[in-house]
Amino acid sequence: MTVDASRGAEAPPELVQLLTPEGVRVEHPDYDIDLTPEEVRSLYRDLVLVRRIDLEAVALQRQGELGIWASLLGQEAAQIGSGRALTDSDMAFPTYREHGVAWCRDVDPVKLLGLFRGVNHGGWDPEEHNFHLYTIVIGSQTLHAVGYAMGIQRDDASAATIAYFGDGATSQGDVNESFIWASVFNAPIVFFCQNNQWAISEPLEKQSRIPLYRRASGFGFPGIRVDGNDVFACLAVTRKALEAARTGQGPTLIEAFTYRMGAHTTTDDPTRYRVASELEAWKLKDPIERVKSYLFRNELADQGFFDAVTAEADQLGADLRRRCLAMPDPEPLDMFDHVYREPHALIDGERAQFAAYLEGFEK
Ligand SMILES: Cc1ncc(C[n+]2csc(CCOP(=O)(O)OP(=O)(O)O)c2C)c(N)n1
Ligand SMILES: [Mg+2]
Repeated sequence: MTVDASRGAEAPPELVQLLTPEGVRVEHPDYDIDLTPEEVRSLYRDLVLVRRIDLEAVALQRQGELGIWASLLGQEAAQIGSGRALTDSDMAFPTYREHGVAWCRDVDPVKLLGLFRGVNHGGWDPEEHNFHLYTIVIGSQTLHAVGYAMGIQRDDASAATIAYFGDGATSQGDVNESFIWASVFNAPIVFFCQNNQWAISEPLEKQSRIPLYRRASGFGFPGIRVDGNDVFACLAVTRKALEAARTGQGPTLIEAFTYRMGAHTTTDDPTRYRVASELEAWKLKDPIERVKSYLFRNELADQGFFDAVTAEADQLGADLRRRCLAMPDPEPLDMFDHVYREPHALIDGERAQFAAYLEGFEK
């Protein structure tokens, strides 16, 4: 048996960063990005608005209006940076937490709430937005995404696919199988892993002994770690990886190193398994504050701009709340309608059984 002498004594992995937590712009030889002041203000607005959507959703769940909610708090930059890197013809496959990416794909946020309120099964048309339905089964969307990417390849289309998943998902067979298929077929796909350091109560060290981005080399494609709280870096790195995919250079694994600042979902209590100081340390790396500091520091925005974004966020939150409460309960039997495209004997049987059950209640 040979023993790897370097085990446990490796240099810390390089992190692509273009904006420090203090809001100072730094250069990277391979990942430069030239953003106009208007584009930076627009990214700031996106970050603030998706955080507001998330905050409103958490409040709605707490008031019993949603069954559950998976918060994106802390992951805004990873989602907006990668989401804004997509072109209209690219296709995204999300998990259940990609509300910021949904925003970039012009999915009405009230449709996201519908799913968590239990009044629809997704509510948006994936083809209209090039944004697939949310996937709860951990990692399974990576296989769907690779299949889609291979379709793009066979159509000879100039587009790429992006598959989102978490750190915990990297332990799933589906994700590893999708890496193999993507690699062997040189599929036009970007694997975007938001390493928020937790899979419910399981810490990252229970998933891997090496940094996640390095897994890619074993499958035969490049992997890169980016500061997931840096929207500039996430945008630059994802843009480059998507372009590589579109031009026949195959897959890339991006590990966006970030932190889940909230609970796993509203059913979870993270104070039972992680220490408060960890959260406090990550608050100093907040993805929104650093863009705000950058805008202030460089006099690219004045107080009037920040006040206007806050006012827009308040209005968005209030509007979302009003439209969420107005969503009607669906007819119970409607849930059988969209399971398969064609009629299916098993579904017909289940519908009949459930209809008989409903008949048993007094009207
Ligand atoms: C196949 C499968 N196994 C288990 C679960 C239960 N489950 C839901 S979320 C989760 C953790 C996922 O962690 P990670 O991939 O890091 O994503 P995050 O929630 O942190 O964004 C688990 C185990 C599931 N939904 N699907
Ligand atoms: Mg995670």
